[in-house]
Amino acid sequence: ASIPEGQREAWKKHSVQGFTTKDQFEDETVRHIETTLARSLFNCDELAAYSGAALAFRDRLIIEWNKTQQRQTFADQKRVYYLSLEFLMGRALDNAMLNVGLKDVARAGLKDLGFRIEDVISQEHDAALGNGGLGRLAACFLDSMATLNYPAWGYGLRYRYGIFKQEIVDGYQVEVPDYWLDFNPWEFPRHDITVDIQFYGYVRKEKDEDGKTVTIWEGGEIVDAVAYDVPIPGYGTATTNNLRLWSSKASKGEFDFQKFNSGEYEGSVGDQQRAETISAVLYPNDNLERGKELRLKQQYFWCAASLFDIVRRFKKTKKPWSKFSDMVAIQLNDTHPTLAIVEMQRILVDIEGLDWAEAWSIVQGTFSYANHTVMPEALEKWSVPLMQNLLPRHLQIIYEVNSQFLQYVEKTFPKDRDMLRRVSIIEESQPKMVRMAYLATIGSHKVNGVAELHSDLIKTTIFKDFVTIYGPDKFTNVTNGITPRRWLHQANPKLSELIASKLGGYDFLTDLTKLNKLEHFLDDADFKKEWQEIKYANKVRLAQHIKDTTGVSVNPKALFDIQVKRIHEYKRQQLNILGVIHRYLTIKAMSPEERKKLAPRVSIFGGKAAPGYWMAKTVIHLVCSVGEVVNNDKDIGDLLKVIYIEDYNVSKAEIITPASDISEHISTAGTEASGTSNMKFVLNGGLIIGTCDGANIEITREIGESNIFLFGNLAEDVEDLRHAHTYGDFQLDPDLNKVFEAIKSGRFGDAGRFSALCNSIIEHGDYYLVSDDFNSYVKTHELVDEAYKDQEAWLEKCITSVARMGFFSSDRCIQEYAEMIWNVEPLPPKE
Ligand code: T68
Repeated sequence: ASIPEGQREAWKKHSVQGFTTKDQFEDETVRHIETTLARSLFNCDELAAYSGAALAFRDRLIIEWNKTQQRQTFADQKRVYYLSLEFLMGRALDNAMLNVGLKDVARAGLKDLGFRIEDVISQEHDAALGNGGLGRLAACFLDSMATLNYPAWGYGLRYRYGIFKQEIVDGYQVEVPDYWLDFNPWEFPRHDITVDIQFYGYVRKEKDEDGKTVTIWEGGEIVDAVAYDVPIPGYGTATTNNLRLWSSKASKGEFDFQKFNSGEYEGSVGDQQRAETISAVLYPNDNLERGKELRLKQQYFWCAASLFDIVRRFKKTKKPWSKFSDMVAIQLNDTHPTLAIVEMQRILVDIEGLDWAEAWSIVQGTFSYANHTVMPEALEKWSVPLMQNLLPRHLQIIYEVNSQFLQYVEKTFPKDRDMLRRVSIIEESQPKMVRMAYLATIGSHKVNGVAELHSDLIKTTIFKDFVTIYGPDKFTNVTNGITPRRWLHQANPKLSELIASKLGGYDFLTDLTKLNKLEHFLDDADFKKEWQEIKYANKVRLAQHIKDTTGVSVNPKALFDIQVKRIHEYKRQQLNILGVIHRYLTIKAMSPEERKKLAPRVSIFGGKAAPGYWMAKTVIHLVCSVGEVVNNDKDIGDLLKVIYIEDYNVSKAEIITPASDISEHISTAGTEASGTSNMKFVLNGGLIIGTCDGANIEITREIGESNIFLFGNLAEDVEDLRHAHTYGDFQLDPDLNKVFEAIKSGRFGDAGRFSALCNSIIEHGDYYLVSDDFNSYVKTHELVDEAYKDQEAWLEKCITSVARMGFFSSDRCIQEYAEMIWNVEPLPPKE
């Protein structure tokens, strides 16, 4: 529906221009406050100021969004689609201001209007459509793809409730729903872009006019997918990409008007609500799959809507199907979108009439899959009966894919009969299960892990047989990264400014390897002093947040030791808190002289436990209970404080990350695929204590062994150690035993509450090897204490580390995906 030539001049004349000056920003902000929001200068609080400023920036973004989409449509080149069930975006206003380069303009404008920019920014509700690392990775990737001018869209679900809000009540986690859509200026509903999604029903075959057998899936229930678009501005570029989120709604065709008209009003509204349930809530488990039908419905709903959209866009180019994978790359963020592979095959064969083999080779050429875990409980499997009922045609296609794959394997490896059972997409259990990681691997041209160790591990464990079948080249590594825009420039503006003053500008934000020049300033006393003052100011800011939210005063001169991430046994917050108890007992036994030599510490924890994860909730309770005792022990004073920061999320991470002296990344070796907060802390001038796991290994390689505190057993030894536990060939660490004795004595409250936690280590095999690593962990913390006493040397370690972190930009990571996996080129804006 384009405007005829004759009228286009008028359009061009009236076409909206984005503001660039302070005056224009104020015009736009006040106009939105007075008209869009119907408020006035007599009725304008910080929330209204935020809303007005956000709407002003949104207008600007959408102007560039429109131009970018025009450009991408006309450019005859490949696009990439990033499918992720999670996008953990955090706040958008600060990011938009910085990316379009108008934060100073906004600061001055808001000041004129009577507001402090920080107060305005902090009004925004986080967009928290994710659990943890996997969802935040997707958000960093969107930022990098736009910044590097890739024609790239994200596709996800528009959950009405994001990850729950965590409250700590009497030392226990309580979950509160996160209703975040009250006012969301960052999304554009596209009611004209609606896709019918089918569930259930049956499959039949019939002959078409040419006598060809066609498969028809019908008789099911239809739900509408409605598109909501979120603009993604690149940093320092006009490119503004799109994140399209789908929301579920009762289909107009389906909605039971019969019932409605015959007076069964409640019944018909009930149907409506059932449809809306699909996109209602984000599942709050990280690294765990529970096989719930609604989750499978979410997955198919989102995959089918996205595929329909992608295919529709391709068909507009009028190119033949053989060109599809030259124009489209689809990246799967873990196995959650694997049904997209099956849906694509269904579209090509059942709807477009391609023959099976041709269709399948298009599918394989299009898709690639990133794996984020090797832990068995996190690998997705769906029950065959469940899938048969919900998606009967898709199950048939999966069986056909499997049958052809197994025939090939049988022919190629006739001697290994057991291989067929091992690699089959269908696990012959009771009930049978569909192994999604295998399906994703078979349907993709590339599979990658997210850090070197992890990518090696997947080749020797879960995908070992697939390496034999396809050869090693199908499997590759792309080490994760983080966006320096949010995680340095936005979270730590003063440090970013100091770095820019030394490097002669902000180029390092788009080429992070430029940080290496910082090593030239290691003898610059003024620079080092400023660096230290910035760290101190960041610690003061966090101390204030802790005071405001917990009531506990912490000394910002103390060593801040931070572990913030989802609570999980494999991440071993239990090791940390048991180490803290050991420290407490040690201090209690010290003479006043010995105490004088000790660096005061603040042990800071934060993170959410999945609501059904009992052990994780117990860990939170133990941390809070220890805090209660230690923080109120007058004899200890500033020497030790233990803090639990409630409701850890992206915007809290922006305050916490710049304030660490040391942070903890202490997973059992071989369990944390990569980790990304490790990168964030080091980039902000904090050191880390960590195991030889995930990206810690590559961080060590980049920054140097003397700048990191590594401890604990290696991944290659984990199996033997576990074996020793199982066969009783194991002695509990004696220091750890003393810690358990203290807990059992009731020193931290009712010991019964912690018995399952203690016994998982003492009696039940210590699966995560807490006892095996305890001594090494405690000793390494002693080294941290020692090192911290030499502030000069410590500072040098910090600056050197930051200088060497260039590799961990998500820009590097996206370039690797683009070149090695997607085969897409950037499309920079003209000018
Ligand atoms: C994380 N995975 C990895 N999963 O644990 C982390 N899982 O090592 C890695 O750095 C990060 O991914 C990025 O690659 C997750 O965060 C989940 O959140 C998740 C969600 C649903 C189901 C399973």
